Amino acid sequence: MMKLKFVLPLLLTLVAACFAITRFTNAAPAALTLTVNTSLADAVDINPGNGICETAPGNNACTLRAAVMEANASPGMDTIVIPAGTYYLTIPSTAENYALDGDLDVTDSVIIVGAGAAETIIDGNRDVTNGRVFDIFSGVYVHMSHLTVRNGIHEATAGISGTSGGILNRGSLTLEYARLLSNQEGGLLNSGVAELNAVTYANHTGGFVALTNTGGGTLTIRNSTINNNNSSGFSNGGGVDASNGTITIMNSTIVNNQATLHGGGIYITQSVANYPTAVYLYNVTVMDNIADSDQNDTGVGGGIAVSTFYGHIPTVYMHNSIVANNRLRFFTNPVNSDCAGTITSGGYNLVKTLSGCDLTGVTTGNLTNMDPLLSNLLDNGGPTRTRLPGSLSPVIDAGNPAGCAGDNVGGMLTTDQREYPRHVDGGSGVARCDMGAAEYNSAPTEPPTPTPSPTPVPTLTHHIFLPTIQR
Ligand SMILES: [Ca+2]
Ligand SMILES: [Ca+2]
Ligand SMILES: [Ca+2]
Ligand SMILES: [Ca+2]
Repeated sequence: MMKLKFVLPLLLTLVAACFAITRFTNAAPAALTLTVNTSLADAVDINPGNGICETAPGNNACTLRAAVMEANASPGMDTIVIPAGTYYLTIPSTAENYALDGDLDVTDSVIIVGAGAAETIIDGNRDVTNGRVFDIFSGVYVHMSHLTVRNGIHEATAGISGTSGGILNRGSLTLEYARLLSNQEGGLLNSGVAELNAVTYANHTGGFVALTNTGGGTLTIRNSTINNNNSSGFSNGGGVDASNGTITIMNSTIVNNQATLHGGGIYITQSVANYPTAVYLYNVTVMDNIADSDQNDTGVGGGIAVSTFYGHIPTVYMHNSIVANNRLRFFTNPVNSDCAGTITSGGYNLVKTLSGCDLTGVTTGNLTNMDPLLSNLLDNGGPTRTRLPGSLSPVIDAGNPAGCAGDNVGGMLTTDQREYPRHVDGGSGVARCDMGAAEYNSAPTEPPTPTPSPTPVPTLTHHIFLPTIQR
């Protein structure tokens, strides 16, 4: 069972890698497959670049750190395989950049694949290391999947504003079937290109806990859940911080996050002229987030806050989405607050409380002043937890009758967050998609039979996702 669980993710990842290699390298040098074989110690590679991952000559002990060092030093896109287990980083950080201590610096493109999101745990062990977990350098492509990154702490990095104790991405990152958990000052800071699919981002603490896109970065989030991230200090953004870059979120759930200042679920602003901020939400569920969680009467937008504080106006577009039961504060003077600032509606959104919010654009199909009647955050099937509509929910079959769009150029979401089919008849007699991340009355389809040698698909970019969008 363990073996099968392990082989499938590896297979999928290697297929993705084939495409990645064709795009990123013309003549790929012989790539290494480095299998980590010990979780007992955190030690450096004794001779990086000799093609062998080991911590002493001939000892055949391949630690995660040694594997990263060897992959960095060996030209070409190597693969690091991490079996089930918990891998603690233990070497205190000196903020160097060669993966010798503290965080694992990734300076060459690489595939990193674990045995499952809950099976392979990489623990930053911040009380000992005082360091982050991964630092992905500019110009580097990383495909990381089937693992958890947890318990790191932000390290100050030159040229980087924003924080993350889990992963700092300045290159190009694809993160799939993975969890970012309990990192201090957040789990992911992206200033490059990042694509998240089936990721759980949860339980982050400290200041600036949000999943952050900044510095002109491009971030795409699909089929993911962002929950229970609680900021302290003076922090905007509990779940997602969209500053100076583009974020597209599809089929995702943002719930139970807290910001001490603005934007309990999502905080959106643009602080510099040269990096426009744009946020696009398609079938996103934003519920039970809290702004002004320190209850000092400073903080707006319990669900979504759009700020023009710096004089720039961000683009914010929302379609087929749910924003409900978000609040300011919880004990002292609690107020229902789903959004603050201006959001352009594409129609077919449920926004329970419109007070404080300017919903412009297409208002056709929008619902207000009603509860979406969703389940709590549960395992409703699929790789992440979701909030599923109950049988009496007003969001059932209330999405756009023309279909659940996944972009602005005609692409459609064919599945929901659980990877179950979209556009299912939920009782209206019409096969119409629901608002929000999870589709009522849908069931998993048979998994496709894996083909041993897949035919390359034309017009592919550097990543492969399961086919949730069809043009
Ligand atoms: Ca070596
Ligand atoms: Ca390499
Ligand atoms: Ca380091
Ligand atoms: Ca439906």
